Amino acid sequence: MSKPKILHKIKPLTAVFCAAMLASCGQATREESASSTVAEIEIIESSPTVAEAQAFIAEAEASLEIIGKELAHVSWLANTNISYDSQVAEATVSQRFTELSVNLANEAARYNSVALSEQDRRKLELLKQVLVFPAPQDSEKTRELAEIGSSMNAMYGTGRYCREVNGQEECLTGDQMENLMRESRDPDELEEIWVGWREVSPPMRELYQRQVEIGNEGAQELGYDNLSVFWRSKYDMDSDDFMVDANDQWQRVKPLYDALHCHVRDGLNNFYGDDVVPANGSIPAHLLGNQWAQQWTSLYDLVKPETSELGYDLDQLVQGNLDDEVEMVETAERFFTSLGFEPLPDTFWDRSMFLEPVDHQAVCHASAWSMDGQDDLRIKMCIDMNAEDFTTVHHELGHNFYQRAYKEQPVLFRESANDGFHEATGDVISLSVTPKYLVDIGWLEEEPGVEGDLGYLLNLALDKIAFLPFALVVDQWRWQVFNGEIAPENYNEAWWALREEYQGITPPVERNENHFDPGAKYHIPGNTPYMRYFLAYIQQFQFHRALCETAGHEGQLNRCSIYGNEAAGEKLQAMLQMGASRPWQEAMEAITGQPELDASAIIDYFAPLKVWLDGQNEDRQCGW
Ligand code: X8Z
Ligand code: ZN
Repeated sequence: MSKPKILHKIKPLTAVFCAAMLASCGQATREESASSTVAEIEIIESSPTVAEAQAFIAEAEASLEIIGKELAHVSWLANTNISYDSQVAEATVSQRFTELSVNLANEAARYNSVALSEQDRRKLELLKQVLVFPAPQDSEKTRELAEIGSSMNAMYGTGRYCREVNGQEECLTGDQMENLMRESRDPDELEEIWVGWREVSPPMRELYQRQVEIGNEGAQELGYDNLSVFWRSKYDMDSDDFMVDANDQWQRVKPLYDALHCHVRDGLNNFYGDDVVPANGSIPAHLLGNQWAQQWTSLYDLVKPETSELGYDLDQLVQGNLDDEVEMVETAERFFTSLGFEPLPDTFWDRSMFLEPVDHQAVCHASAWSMDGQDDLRIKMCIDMNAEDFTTVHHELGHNFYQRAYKEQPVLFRESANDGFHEATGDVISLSVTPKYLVDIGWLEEEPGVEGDLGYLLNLALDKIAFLPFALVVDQWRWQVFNGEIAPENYNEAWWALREEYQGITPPVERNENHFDPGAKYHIPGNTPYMRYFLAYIQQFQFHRALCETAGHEGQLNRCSIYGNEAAGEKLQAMLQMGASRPWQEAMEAITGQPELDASAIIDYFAPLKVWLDGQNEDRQCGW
């Protein structure tokens, strides 16, 4: 008999007995495993066969699909109709889903030494990564984790700020506060709304801390040092190399961000004066036209080039050309169908949530859903009739068209190549919402001349370039919280240190550890990893460049729209259909011809703007 093989450091005995009983397996501990009887050791020795591994994978996929659907439906209810009961229902199914996924991830290790096909091996790897927050194999802690997740999400969705206006109490929703942050130019009001919204998050602080403790235990049971390593291990490369690569790309774009920061600070300083915005140093976070200072497009009027006008106002075009929110979604859908994608199913229109409900509460933060891994696709949004939401609708539909493109893949491959790909898809379409496109759909009579290009680039940079360091901050903070570098007593201080370091922004009023400002950003209570957006913002320019080449575009890429180009559509579709079946580098290659994340595309796109910004900044003292 050959020597007993240690198959995996976690619960080999449990794994053996569980293979046939998936969800209902017992909870043997390491100590129990170590003191197994001879007969049991012989069971461990007999390495599972390829057929057993395949049966395990098939059963795992089948059971994940069933409970995944259940979870989708209760989560939909919990997000579109927040109530005590919808939270309980969601937490209950979420607990079961986590238990199943954790058991499967542990059992998968049993097949580590079986000679499997590349695809089956990949499925076993993906099985470990189904969850965002794994729990340890302890049903009490799993329940606690599920309840924390549901309740933080509900706290965020029900957050209100109430104030007195003309002797009357007025309560604002998060969505309404976002609109005020975009539209108001009154620094006192902006500060009030900025501070007011952040009352939503202090009650989350302890819950968050506990969630991290449990999640770390879960990650460790799966063989990862902590949640930080776990989150960074989802990219078909070493988790530290991933961090290094992302940071390298950032260093390449940073000079452009620094130039934009310098120019925007100058514009704000001219508008608000030295007392509100000093000419040097960090920019007060409440004045950037966005609740989180993450995208600054609404400041365009304050910083636009004198010599170059956009020639049109997308907010006005949206309001002037669209009757209602449904028509906005139909317009975005038409872009996809112009590329050869099938129209969305009727159920999409019947079951989506397009408007903020008036008689109950919902989580307004936009999201896209595949309920059944097939055709029950939906978006959930509180659409406002403006340019920002026009862009977001394209973003959300990108998720839905991706989900439908990979529906023929096996369950474990029904995902994007990596999470950045999912976020980039709709954005690539938005990059084609150019003046030429607006002429094509009859919203503009003629394209503005080249003199409008600079304004177009600046407007887009206020979204795409301003965003990158914010995206880094969110997950730099979480990674350091997960690995213990940031202790709970420093949560808020560390958050603002990173905001200052990366973004050059500062809070308008003193903050301390009674606050929990990270929790006032949806993705922290919602537990959505954020590096995906950093990746997406870099790679969407790679995709745009490649698809424009396929479409035969020549000249500046800000002038390219792939609207109506079926060759570009086919190329995009072919990549989307791959789902997660291959490492993301291959999906990248399928669309761009090379396998890497590459900031050269975004840098080249904005190169003329960089020249202009450098000229503007010549006599200014930049930096913070
Ligand atoms: O959360 C989103 C989407 C849903 S996946 C609306 N985004 C990030 C955010 O709002 O913070 C898109 C851009 C970044
Ligand atoms: Zn998204």
